Amino acid sequence: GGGVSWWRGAAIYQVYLRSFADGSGDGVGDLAGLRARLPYLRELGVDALWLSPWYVSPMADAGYDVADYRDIDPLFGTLAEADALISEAHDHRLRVIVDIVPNHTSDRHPWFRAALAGGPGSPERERYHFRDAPNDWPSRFGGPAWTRVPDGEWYLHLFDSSQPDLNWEHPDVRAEFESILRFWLDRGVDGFRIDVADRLVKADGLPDLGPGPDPMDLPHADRPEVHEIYRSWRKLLDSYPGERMFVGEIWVSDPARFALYLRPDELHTAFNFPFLRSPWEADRLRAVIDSTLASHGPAGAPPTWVLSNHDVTRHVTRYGRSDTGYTQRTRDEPADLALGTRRGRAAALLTMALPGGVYLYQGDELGLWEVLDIPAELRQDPVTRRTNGAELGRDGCRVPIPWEGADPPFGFGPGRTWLPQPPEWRALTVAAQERDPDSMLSLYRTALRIRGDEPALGDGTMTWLPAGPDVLAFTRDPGFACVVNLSRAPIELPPHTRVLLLSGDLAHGLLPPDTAAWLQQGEP
Ligand code: TEU
Repeated sequence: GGGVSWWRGAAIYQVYLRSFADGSGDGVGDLAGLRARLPYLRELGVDALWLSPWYVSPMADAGYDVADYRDIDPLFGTLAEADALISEAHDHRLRVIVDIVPNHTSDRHPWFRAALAGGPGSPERERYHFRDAPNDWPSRFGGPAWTRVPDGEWYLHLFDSSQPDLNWEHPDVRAEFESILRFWLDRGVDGFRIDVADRLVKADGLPDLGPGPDPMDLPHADRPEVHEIYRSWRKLLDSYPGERMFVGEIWVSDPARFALYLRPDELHTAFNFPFLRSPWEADRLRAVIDSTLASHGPAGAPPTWVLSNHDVTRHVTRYGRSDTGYTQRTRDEPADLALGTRRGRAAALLTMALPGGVYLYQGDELGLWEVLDIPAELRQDPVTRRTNGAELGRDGCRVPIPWEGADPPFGFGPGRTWLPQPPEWRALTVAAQERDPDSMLSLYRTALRIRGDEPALGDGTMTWLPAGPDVLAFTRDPGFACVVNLSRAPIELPPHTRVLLLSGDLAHGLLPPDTAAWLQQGEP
């Protein structure tokens, strides 16, 4: 509706730059490729783009290892091209959110180089966490969270050894990130996605986890002191004109503690990972929707709904498995992709009808699936290396977008692609789907158009409708209803409604299993 802050109900599209479109011909997506495809994104009907890190980086973790926060990696382009992208996106009425990585730098960042050169006891080491001996913390990517340097000291890295954790107790660190925020705000960005937002502050003295740590009280997660940082960031952001926003990547599962980040003087929004993690079961989804609404309501923050991102198994694959777990583990986990696609279509309508904002990961709108058969030698995710290949890692959800044509590279760029595309994606190219009114792309376009026009959708409230077992049905005022059939039998649509949009055909007037309907109420 009018007058409401744009981010409260926005549809935000995650551009994973290295896999979106390649303008330079080196096999890696870049700013030139993205700029050429802005009309596609405008036509899709999203409100904003979130770009994964584009900064100067050795790319040990696909750019989440930043060596210079104030410049663009040559792989992606130049600062001048970033400026052009921001202004052209704005011309297309697309806002631009950039990724900020404050938990760690690259080991090639000048500060870490200075810390290595400075040696034990040097002031340069105090910007990171150097110790005489490691504690028992594990790296999120496998193995220990500590690496020894030649002079015998150890440094902390919650992720790869190329990603040393910053010491957020240090005033230089705080001042530097406020300056970086200003640098990008001055260039016109509309917001920031904050990487690993809950882990910046570590418990005093870096205590051991010990046996069986309480997952709610990890010494490197969700410390109360982290909130101070976001209060000062929020003041800084609010000193800029326009409605700029923060979205936090917060893997905190207790809804009450999660909601603490969403106070009016902290972050505007955060990704809803409990929803992403839920299996395709009505009771579980209903419970997570209810707990989301319960935790966000008092905070006054809009919920967000997210199905996939660059870290998790694509949902078409997840929903096609009996175990819908989101991490990539082994090779031999079959998925029924027809089933996953049917559910993915229904899930798209569900997320776009729920109150609040919605995130799309590039390729969701094409129904791309997780690519499982990438040869080991081509995999680049440090997770694969750190687990000695035991985990497939996240490359399978990062395969370059198929735009057009009958064969790889499917118009991604002039030549090769940094990861191989499945030949079967010829049926899923943008060009093929644009021609097909029943395609996933057509469904997303129609749904986003209706969502943009329909005052009932986006920010607001919802009311559950009485429904049979394994059916999710709710209304949005005024006059809108959404029904998702997760049961195994066809169901009747509620009376006095008219169909606006279906994720799949009705069968004899009934809504089939794994199908969703958007309905206008009050009409026979
Ligand atoms: O991810 C943080 C994180 O905790 C992830 O490891 C996530 O839990 C996991 O991938 C789920 O399978 C962020 C970024 O999104 C990720 O791409 C980076 O690798 C990571 O931070 C380090 O910066």
